[in-house]
Amino acid sequence: MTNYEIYYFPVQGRIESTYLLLTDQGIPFKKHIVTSEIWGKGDLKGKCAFGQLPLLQDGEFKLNQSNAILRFLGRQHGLYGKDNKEAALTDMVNDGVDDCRTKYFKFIYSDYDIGKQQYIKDLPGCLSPFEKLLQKNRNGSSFIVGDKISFADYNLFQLLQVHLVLTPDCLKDFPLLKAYVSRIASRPRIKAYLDSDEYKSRPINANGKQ
Ligand code: 6SG
Repeated sequence: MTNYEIYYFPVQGRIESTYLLLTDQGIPFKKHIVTSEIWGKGDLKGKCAFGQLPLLQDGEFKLNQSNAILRFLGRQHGLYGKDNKEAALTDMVNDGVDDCRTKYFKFIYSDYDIGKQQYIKDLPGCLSPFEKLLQKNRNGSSFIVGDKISFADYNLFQLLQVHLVLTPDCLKDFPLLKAYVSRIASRPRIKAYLDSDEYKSRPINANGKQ
């Protein structure tokens, strides 16, 4: 029996893909929303390996680093491919997602006002590898690796979701990604979650930019 508790700020940030994974898989978890006031007290920060959130706790077990959390849940819940090669490809995709996410955060938190046009111009270069990976896997009719959902799907889906908010036509040249996003968004538990006030009321980023 899992006893997951997740600590993060009142934003989607780096934790939303984990929320999507747990929600879609029907795995219960307690969400601790950490305001800047609580965070500023410093005691929670002191419990985090790198002084940062997210933090996942499972009883006495504590884990930081958003990608380590995704991989841990992937291993624990059969969301890491059917064999070692698929696991390696899942890692490859997730690392690619994280490269894009890091660029996105730099843009949101540092370059939003001056760099928006350039960021949007460069975006197809970030997204086209995922279109090609989909195309090579069952011609995009399934998930990003193999024929079963993995932790990398939740991370890729959430990355695409935030970019659809930033620039709604960002998938106009990527039909497989567009269909992939629709398929995942229509999974019953994800659909219900995306329709919820809890999801809709939380900003994507801490500086209110999106
Ligand atoms: C911020 O850096 O949300 N975690 C963040 N910031 C607070 O003291 N490689 C790892 C990973 O993948 C990176 C973790 C990441 O898990 S993420 C963190 O802990 C610190 O460093 C972006 C995000 N920001 C929301 C926020 C945090 C600090 C400022 C804005 C909430 C609002 C004000 C304070 C707390 Fe706030």
